[in-house]
Amino acid sequence: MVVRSDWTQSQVQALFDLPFYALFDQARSLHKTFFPNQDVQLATLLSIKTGGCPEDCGYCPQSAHHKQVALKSDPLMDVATVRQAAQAAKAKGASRFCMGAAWRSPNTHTEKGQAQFNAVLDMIREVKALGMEACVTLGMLTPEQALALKEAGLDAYNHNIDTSPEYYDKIITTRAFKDRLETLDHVRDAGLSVCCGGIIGMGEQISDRAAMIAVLGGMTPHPESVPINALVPVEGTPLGHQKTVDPMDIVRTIAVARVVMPTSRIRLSAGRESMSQETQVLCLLVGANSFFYGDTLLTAPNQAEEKDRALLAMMGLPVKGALSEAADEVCHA
Ligand code: SAM
Ligand code: DTB
Ligand code: SF4
Repeated sequence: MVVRSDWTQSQVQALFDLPFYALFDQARSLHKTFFPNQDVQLATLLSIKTGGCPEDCGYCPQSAHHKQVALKSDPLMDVATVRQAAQAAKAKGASRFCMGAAWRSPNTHTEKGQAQFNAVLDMIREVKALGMEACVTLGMLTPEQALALKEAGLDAYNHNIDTSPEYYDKIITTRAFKDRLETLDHVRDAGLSVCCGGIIGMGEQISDRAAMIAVLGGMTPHPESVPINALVPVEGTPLGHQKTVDPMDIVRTIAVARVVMPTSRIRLSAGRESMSQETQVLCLLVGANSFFYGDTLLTAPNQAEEKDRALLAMMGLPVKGALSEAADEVCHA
């Protein structure tokens, strides 16, 4: 059986240890089998509530703990502004719209918090009304909150495990790895798609990457989408001076994720702005089949849209769910 959920860390480590051409062949072959048309999904991100987050994630510019970061905090956006941003993303060819809030979790205990959560439900309804896939990432959820998101029409919830269970408390101390898994269970139980991945380049060992992918590959079913982020080192965060990760480490991590989770959409996420086009080509060849598309991620710059269009056109890869003429142009530019 190719799609399995009994991956052990040592089996995943063995994939990392393969000579590159052997890993390449396995990943490429599975990618062609499970995604015969080799389409690429374009997902656009929007930070709907920026900065001032009570969590202390060492990589994140939005944490209130990292006072040296030059970032302007913004309260929750209004629904009309979000609708306009989603419309613009759709017109440029995105088929998925992902909204992120710098929250530890939605606070539905207070009247103000409930009103904000209700506004997020409205944002989801607006994105769905445009015919796009809707994804949000709001921190930890209760089972009730997950159900309310599902009822509003949400497709997917993003909640990353970020690194290995062992390395987790070197990066984040305000919550535990198991808190993440609990929310992921609530998301799954509510019938939502799971978007769950992590970050490489935070000073972790290859064994931590293997452990992280073994946790993802051990889920039944696998997360439908798996974002692989390369750390964007942001001045003022504890990881602000981290060296950017070796491009081949990114390629290998994507390839291993493709072999372990052959039917999942593997998203080459943060960090593309500082990657060469050649690195991105290799990532696409070994199984990446989604990008974040748009000039900004949540707060950090992303590769320019024109460069994405040129890259996809050069590769001749179709764009998933090209809903508009603009998306068609992305494929054939
Ligand atoms: N607050 C919510 C949470 O953490 O679940 C949602 C937003 S949070 C910014 C979403 C994800 O962005 C994180 O889990 C992390 O994987 C990624 N991320 C944040 N800062 C990053 C950075 N500097 N480089 C790469 N990825 C980053
Ligand atoms: C994910 O794994 N990466 C995205 C999305 N899910 C929410 C966020 C990347 C954030 C990069 C840093 C920033 O823009 O602030
Ligand atoms: Fe907050 Fe999410 Fe950033 Fe952590 S990653 S500080 S939870 S916004």
